[in-house]
Amino acid sequence: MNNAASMLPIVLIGGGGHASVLADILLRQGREIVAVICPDDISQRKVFSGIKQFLKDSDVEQFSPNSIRLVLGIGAVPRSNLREKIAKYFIELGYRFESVIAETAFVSEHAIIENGVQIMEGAVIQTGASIGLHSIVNTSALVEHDCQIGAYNHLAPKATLCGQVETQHGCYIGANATVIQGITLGVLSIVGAGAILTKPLPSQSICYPFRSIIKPY
Ligand code: JB3
Repeated sequence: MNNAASMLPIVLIGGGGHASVLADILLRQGREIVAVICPDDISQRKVFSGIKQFLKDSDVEQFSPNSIRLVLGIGAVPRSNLREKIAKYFIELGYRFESVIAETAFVSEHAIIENGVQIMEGAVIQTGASIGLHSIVNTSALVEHDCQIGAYNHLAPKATLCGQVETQHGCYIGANATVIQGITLGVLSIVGAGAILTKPLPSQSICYPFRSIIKPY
């Protein structure tokens, strides 16, 4: 992250909750955000104050691809491909996305972080792990040694992946969910918040969290 290109001004795509957290991290790191591109009103979010807003994605063309870097502020919710669709739109126009790594995150020198990955406050990526294109490792999520995380995954806050977990494209692992070691998750699979996954999860399937049954005794 220390080369000249990585210090280019940033255009942030999206202006909702996820974008606001990214803006907060970037501004604390001394990065200049020259514009937010978002079709909706962003004035309620103080972190964007003073930053120019554009409403249409095509407005990016006011900036040449070599003069800026993009940060993808569109988050990820289960069964939505908006994040991927928007990323591909800008990539096809020739723009490049940056990864964002919060100062309080720990990322092993022996981990592989692909382009556009976002590692939020307090997250941990241990040695031998790899994080695929445009995936989000959200606040305080834990990716243990040798996990292989596919592209466009979202590991929600405090998700825990024990060692050697492998996820394919577009997986969603909910807040506080745990995946035990060595488990494989198929394409677009979902682990519900708080669930404990102990078996392989097939593509396009969901692991629901165990719900306590409470009875009088
Ligand atoms: O789990 C956590 C901690 N955060 C979630 C995050 C990862 O994903 C969060 O709870 C949300 O579930 C989701 O956050 P996100 O994507 O920021 O959601 P929302 O607050 O609804 O903001 C979506 C933003 O995308 C809004 O500002 C929309 O206006 C904007 N948007 C929608 N379509 C678009 C487009 N922006 C652009 N540039 N282009 C579009 O086509």
